[in-house]
Amino acid sequence: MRQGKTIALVFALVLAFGSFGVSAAGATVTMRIEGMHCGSCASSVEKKLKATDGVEEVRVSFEKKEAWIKFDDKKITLARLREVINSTGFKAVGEKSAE
Ligand SMILES: [Cu+2]
Repeated sequence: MRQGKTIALVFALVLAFGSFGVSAAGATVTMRIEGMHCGSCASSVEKKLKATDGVEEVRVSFEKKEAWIKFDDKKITLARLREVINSTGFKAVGEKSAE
């Protein structure tokens, strides 16, 4: 009887956790970008990303040579984000971190 309750509790926790994971909106990534040489390079990359469907928030740093992007992973992939960056004339050289 007691064991049954414990199993039910664990099951409820798993369900709660599972649905939390599913409803958590958006993923973030930090992309390394080569070729930017001033702040306006960074802002042109930022503008292009902001105008891309599925991208929710963008911060591009010329100093750090990277872009922090919050995106909806159901609408856009990392590969597509890289393509958008490359289409500005700079080069996405990989992800520093992704979650
Ligand atoms: Cu520039």
